[in-house]
Amino acid sequence: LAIGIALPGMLILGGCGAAKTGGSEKGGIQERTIKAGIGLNEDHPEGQGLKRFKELVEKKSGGKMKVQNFYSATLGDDQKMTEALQGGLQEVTIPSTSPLVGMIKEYGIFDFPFVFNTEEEAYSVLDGKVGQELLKKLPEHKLVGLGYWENGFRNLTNSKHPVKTADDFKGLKIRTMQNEVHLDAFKKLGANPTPMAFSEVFTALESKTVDGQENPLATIKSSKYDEVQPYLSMTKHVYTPFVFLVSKQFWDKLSKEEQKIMRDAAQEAGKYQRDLNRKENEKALEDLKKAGMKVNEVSDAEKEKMKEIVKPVTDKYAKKFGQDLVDEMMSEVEKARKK
Ligand code: 2Q2
Repeated sequence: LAIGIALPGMLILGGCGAAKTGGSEKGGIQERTIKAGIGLNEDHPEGQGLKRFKELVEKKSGGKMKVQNFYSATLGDDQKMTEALQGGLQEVTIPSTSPLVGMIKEYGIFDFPFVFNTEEEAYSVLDGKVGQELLKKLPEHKLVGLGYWENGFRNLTNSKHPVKTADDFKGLKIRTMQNEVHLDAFKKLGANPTPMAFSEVFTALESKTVDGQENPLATIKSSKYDEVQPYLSMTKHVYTPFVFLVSKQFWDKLSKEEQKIMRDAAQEAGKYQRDLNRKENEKALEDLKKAGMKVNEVSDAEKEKMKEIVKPVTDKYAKKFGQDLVDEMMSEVEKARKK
């Protein structure tokens, strides 16, 4: 209950509700501090996208809503930061969807190999009905999703030998994200997968605890994996989205105006981040070759073979995540292909 000094002409608002500051029933912009943490470095397109988000929120709110950015997993790994949002200890994080599958199983459909051929196909699913449906599952987990940014197409690196065929995965100790689809798919290919938080990957590669890992080119470059991984194989086996998450505890305190500022900034920064990510992926490939990585392509025939080998895995998870959701994703992809 706010006890104010009654000044001439001042309307005294009784009851604690009217004295509450912020809250979605009121308009206006309050002083806010938004702690935003990611696992990637500031120089990665995701870090640049988060800087753009900060600029936009501070500009649109006249400096009242301040964003504090934390990079390189200084606030913890994806799962830890997501839990911090659920507990109201952090306001924003932007993880891959893959480590969230333990909490929101349907996100696992984006871990099916070889679903998308292009980023545009991925955008049509993420920004269309399927992606938006999945955002609606977040509030029951104390999270709000404001859209999808781009991690991108994942390629395999390792320290043993080039991977040119489905057979070449056999026996490779590969670090995967903490995600059951990735684990099962790499086991099916005859590899020996180990789930691990992103922040531990470089050390595991350097100490040869694992032979390899898989990530988009921009991540391979910004995480300096070329220093410990001689071979890069352009498998492009999965497209991973980032999902822009906000703590629901925090979100529910915001006015409609403040929520709009955050939503618009996340969308606008997301467009910028997707474009930057694609440019950086091209540049990263040249830089990684210059750094001495031996790069090999993988033929479509071999990719088809890999897809066949892991089909029992994707069939099993399609049933678990919802066949109709998977069918909807595939028809969205077909539609995008016809454009
Ligand atoms: O392989 C990984 O874990 C990465 O693709 C990460 O998901 C991504 O870099 C970020 O979510 C790390 O915070």
